[in-house]
Amino acid sequence: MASKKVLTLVFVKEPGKILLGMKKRGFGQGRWNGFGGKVEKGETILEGAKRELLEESGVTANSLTKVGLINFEFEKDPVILEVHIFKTSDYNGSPMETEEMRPQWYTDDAIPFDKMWPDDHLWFPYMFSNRLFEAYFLFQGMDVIVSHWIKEVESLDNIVS
Ligand code: 8DG
Repeated sequence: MASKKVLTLVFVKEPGKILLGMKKRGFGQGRWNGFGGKVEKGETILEGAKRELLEESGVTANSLTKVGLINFEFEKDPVILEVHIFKTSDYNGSPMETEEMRPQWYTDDAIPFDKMWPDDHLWFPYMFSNRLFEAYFLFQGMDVIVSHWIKEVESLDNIVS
C-alpha cells in the first residue's frame, strides 16, 4: 500500500533574485533547493514550512504565498512525497549557514538548474510567473524522470490550508 509523507518547500524571493540553499546532508544532498522538510505531528503545513525555513536558513517568514503542490513517486518505493511549495518576500532576518544548508542568492536568470533536482526547471517558470500549479513526477533513482505531468490550477485552497 502506498503511503504519503507531507513535506514543505519554501523559497525566499526578492525582486530579480531568489535565495537557494546547498543541501549539505541527507535527502537531496549536493543540490541547491529551497528550504523545507517533513511536517511534524501537531503542526499545520504552514507552521511546518515556517519552522523548517527558520531551522535551515535563520529566516523568519511573516507570511507565505502558495506556489504549487507536487507529488513525487520513486520506482520501487511505496512512499509518495507530497511537497507543498511556498514563497515569501515578507520575512525578517538574514540568511545564515546552518548544519543542513548553505544559503546563497541567485539572480532569476542564473538559477543553477544543473545542480538542482531535475524536475525543478520544469516548474520554476510557473513560480516565477505567479501561476499556481499541481504536478506529479515519477523518478527512477534520484536523477531520471520516468513520467510526469504539470497543470496550472486556479487555487490550492482545497489542499493547503
Ligand atoms: P531530516 O530532518 O529527516 O533530515 O529531513 P527534513 O529536513 O525533515 O526533510 P528532508 O528529507 O530534508 O526534505 C526534503 C526536502 O526536499 C523538502 O523540502 C522537499 C524537497 N524536495 C523533494 N523532492 C524535491 C524535488 O524534486 N525538487 C525540489 N526542489 N525539492 C524537492 O523531496
